[in-house]
Amino acid sequence: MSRKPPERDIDEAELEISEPKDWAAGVTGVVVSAQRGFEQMGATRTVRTLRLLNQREGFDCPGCAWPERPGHRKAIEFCENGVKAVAEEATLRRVGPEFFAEHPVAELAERTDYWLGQQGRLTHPMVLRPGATHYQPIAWSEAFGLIADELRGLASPHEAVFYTSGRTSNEAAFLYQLLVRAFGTNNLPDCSNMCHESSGAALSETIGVGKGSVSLDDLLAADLILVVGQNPGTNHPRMLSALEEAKRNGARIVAVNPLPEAGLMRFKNPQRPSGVVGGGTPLADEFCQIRLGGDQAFFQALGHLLLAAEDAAPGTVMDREFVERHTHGYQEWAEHVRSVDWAEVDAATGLAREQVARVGRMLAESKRTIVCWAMGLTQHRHAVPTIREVVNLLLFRGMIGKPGAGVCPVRGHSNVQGDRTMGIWEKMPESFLAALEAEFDIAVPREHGFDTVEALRAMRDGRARVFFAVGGNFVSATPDTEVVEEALRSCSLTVHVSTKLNRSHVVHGRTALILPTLGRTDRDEQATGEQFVTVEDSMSIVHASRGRLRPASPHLLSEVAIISRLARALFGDDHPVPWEDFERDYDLIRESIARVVPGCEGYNRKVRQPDGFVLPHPPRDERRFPTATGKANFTANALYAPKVPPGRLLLQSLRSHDQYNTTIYGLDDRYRGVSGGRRVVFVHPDDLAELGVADGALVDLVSEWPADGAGGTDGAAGGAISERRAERFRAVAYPTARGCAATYFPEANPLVPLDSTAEVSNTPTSKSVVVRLEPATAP
Ligand SMILES: Nc1nc2c(c(=O)[nH]1)N[C@H]1C(S)=C(S)[C@@H](COP(=O)(O)OP(=O)(O)OC[C@H]3O[C@@H](n4cnc5c(=O)[nH]c(N)nc54)[C@H](O)[C@@H]3O)O[C@H]1N2
Ligand SMILES: Nc1nc2c(c(=O)[nH]1)N[C@H]1C(S)=C(S)[C@@H](COP(=O)(O)OP(=O)(O)OC[C@H]3O[C@@H](n4cnc5c(=O)[nH]c(N)nc54)[C@H](O)[C@@H]3O)O[C@H]1N2
Ligand SMILES: [Mo]
Repeated sequence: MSRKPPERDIDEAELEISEPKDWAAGVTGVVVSAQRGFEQMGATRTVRTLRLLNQREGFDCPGCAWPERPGHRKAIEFCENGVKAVAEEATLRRVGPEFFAEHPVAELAERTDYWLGQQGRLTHPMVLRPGATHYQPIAWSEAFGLIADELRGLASPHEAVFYTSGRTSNEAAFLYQLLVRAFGTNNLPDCSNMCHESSGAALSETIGVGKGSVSLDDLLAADLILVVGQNPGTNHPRMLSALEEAKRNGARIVAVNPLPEAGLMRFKNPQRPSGVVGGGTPLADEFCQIRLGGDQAFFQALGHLLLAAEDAAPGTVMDREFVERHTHGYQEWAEHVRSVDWAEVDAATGLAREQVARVGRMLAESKRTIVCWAMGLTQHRHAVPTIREVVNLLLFRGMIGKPGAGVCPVRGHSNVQGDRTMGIWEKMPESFLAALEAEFDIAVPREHGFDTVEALRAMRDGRARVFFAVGGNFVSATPDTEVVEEALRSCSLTVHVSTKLNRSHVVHGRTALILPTLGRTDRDEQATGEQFVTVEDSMSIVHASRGRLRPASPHLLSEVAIISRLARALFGDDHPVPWEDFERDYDLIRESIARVVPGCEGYNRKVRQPDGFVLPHPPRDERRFPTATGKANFTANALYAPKVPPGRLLLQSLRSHDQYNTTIYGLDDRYRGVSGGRRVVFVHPDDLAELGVADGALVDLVSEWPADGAGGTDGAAGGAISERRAERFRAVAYPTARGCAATYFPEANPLVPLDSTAEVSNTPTSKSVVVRLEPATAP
C-alpha cells in the first residue's frame, strides 16, 4: 500500500529546520496567540472572546481538558494553544453554499486538512447526492427525513455506527447515546478508543474507577511528580503553571520521554514578570530519555528497587497498612518484579541503571507522589499492562486516596471524560442501561457495540453501512488511512455534525450530509431562552459553559437540537422520550441525567454553583476500591517491549505545537525548531549515520507489519510482512532516544496497521510502528 501526500498545498519548499528549544511559553507564546486571534476574529472579537474564556460566566476552552482551580480562577485562564483553539472556532471566515458550488468534492479531496480547516465555519446543512459532483444545500427537515429513512431501511440497527469526538457537551452526549440505544444498538465508538481507553481499562481493573484520582490542589501539594509520555508544553500548557507552582512548593519533577520536550525542560510563565524575561524555571529534575515502549520495563525495574529497599530496611518503603487493608495480589506482583531481568530493562529503556536507581530513591523518599501520563503510555500494544505497573508502584507506597498523591491520566479533548460519564461507550455497564430503561420506559440492547477499530472493520467488510458522527474527523484520526477511506466510501450514508470542514466530509458514502452546528463559543438560543451546557474536566469537575458570541450563521442548530429533531424524524411524535421538550429546555435533560448517571444527583443545582461540582471517586474520596475483588489490585504482568529488526526504527506519531489533532493551525512546530512544513521525521543523528541517510534527505516511510498480525510490533515472527508507505518526509537529525523516530499525526496514520492495537483496550498503536526509511520514490 502506498499513499502520496496531498498534492495541492504541499509545503516542502517552505520547510525550515532550526535548533530545538529547551524552554516553553514566555513572550513568544503571547505574541503568537494574539496574532492568531486577530487573523481569524479581528481585534474586538478577540478581546471580547478571551475575557470569557474559562471564566465562570463564560465558556469552557474547546482545547484540552486541563481543569481550572475552583475558587482560584485568574483573569487570564488560558494559554497560547487555547487561544488558537478559540480563534479556529470563533473565526470570521465562512464556508457556505457558494463555496461548495465552486469546489467539486473531487477537488476538495485533494486538499490537506490544513487547507480545509482554514476555509472557515460551516454555515448551511449540505448534501452530496449519489453520483453528484458537488455538495448542495438541503433543508434541515429534509436532511433528518433522509437519515431516518436510511436508518429504518437497515436490516439491523447494528448496521449503523455512531461516532463521537470529545467536544460534545454532556447534554448532547446524553441525548445522543439515548437516541442510539433507543434505535437499538450500542455502536458508540468515540475518540477515546484511540486516546485514553488504555487508561480507563487499566484503572477500572486495578482501582475500580477509570478516571484520575487527583485534583489540582493535590498536584500543588505533591513532593514528587512523574510526567510520563506527555508533552504538556504543547498539549496542556496550563499544566506547566501548575508544575511550576508545585516546584516552588518543593516538588521534584521527573520527565520520562524519548524526546527532550521543551516544556518539560524549562518553562517561562507568561503570567509572571519573571516568565517574560530571563531564563525561566528549569522544570524536570530528572529527564529519563526512555526508548519508545520501554516504560513497562522501567516501572517494573522501579518496583524491583522499591522492594529491595524495603527488604533492606523493613517498614521504611512499603505502606504495609495500606497494602494489607486495601489491596489484593501483592504477593504475586512482588514475586514477579523481584526476578526482573536487568539486561531486558537496559535494552527496553535505554536508560543508565544509575538513573533508574536515582528515580527509585526519589520514589522511596517521597511522601506524596503523583504520576501523570498521556498518549506516550496509552498508544502501545502493551499500554494497559504498562499503566497497571504505574498503579502497582503507587499501591506499594500507599499513594492513592490521600492528599498530594495519586494517578493523573491527563485527558485530551475538553469533554471526552464527560461524554463517557454520560454513556458514550460501546460497553456501558448493566446498571446504567437499566437506569436508562427505567427513566424513559424504553428497551435498550445489551450486546456490546463496536469500538473505533471494530467499527472500521465492520464498514470495511460491509457489516455496517451508515456512519454518523457528532464532531471529530474520523477519516484523518483513525489508523490505516487507505483502509479507512475505503470503508467510508463503501457506506450508503455518511453524516457529520461539524463546525468546520474536514477530510471526513470529502471521503464520503454514496450519500453524504454535513450538518453544521454551534461551537462552544456560540450563543445557544432555544424556545425557552438562552441555554448553557455542562462539561467535565480531566479531574472530574463538572461545570457550566455558556457560549456568548453571535453564532457563525443563522442556519446553525445546536447539537442538542440536531439530535432531538433526528430522533423525532426517526421515532415519530409519540415516542416515550420527550425529545421536543429536551430541545426547548436543557434543564429537562439535566433532570434526566440526575436520575440516570451515578454521582449526578441534584445536577441542575450543582452545576449552577460557581465552580460546579466534583464527581465522586471512591478511591480518592474514601479509599474504597469498587473492583471485582473489592480491593485495589496489584497485578503481575509479563514484560513486553517492542523489538525492532536491524536497519529499522520504531516510529511514534505525535502533535506539533501548531495543531489540535487533525485541525492544523499552522505549519510551525516552534519548540522543535520546525517551520513552514509538517512532513518531517525526527531521527537520532547516530541512527541516521548508521542507516546511511543524510540529515535533510527526502525519504519515504515504510511500515512493516506481520501480515498475519500475530507478531505484534516485532515483525520477527518469520511470516509475510505487509507494508505501508507514506511518501516524502524530510529526515531531521534530532536528539530523540536511539532507535526511535517521530513524525506528525495525521500524516503518519497511513502507516499504522488497523490490526496493530493495544491488548484489552484495542487502541491503535500510534506510538509504536516499525518502519524503514527509503530514499523518496516520487519526483
Ligand atoms: N494544542 C493541542 N492540545 C491538545 C491536543 C492537540 O492536538 N493540540 N490534543 C488533545 C488530545 S485529544 C490529547 S489525547 C492530548 C495529547 O497529549 P500528549 O499525549 O502530550 O500528545 P502527543 O503529541 O501525542 O505526545 C505524546 C508524548 O509522549 C511521548 N512518548 C511517545 N511514546 C512514548 C513512550 O513510549 N514512552 C514515553 N515515556 N513517552 C512517549 C512523546 O515523545 C510526546 O512527548 O492533548 C490534548 N491537547
Ligand atoms: N497516528 C495517530 N493517530 C491519532 C492520535 C495520535 O497520537 N497519532 N491521537 C488520537 C487521539 S488521542 C484522538 S483524541 C483522536 C482525535 O480524533 P477526533 O476527535 O475525531 O478528531 P479532531 O481532529 O479532534 O476533530 C476535529 C473536528 O471536529 C469538529 N469540531 C470541532 N469542534 C466541534 C464542536 O464543538 N462540535 C462538533 N460537532 N464538531 C466540532 C470540526 O469539524 C473539526 O474538523 O485522534 C487519534 N488519532
Ligand atoms: Mo485524545
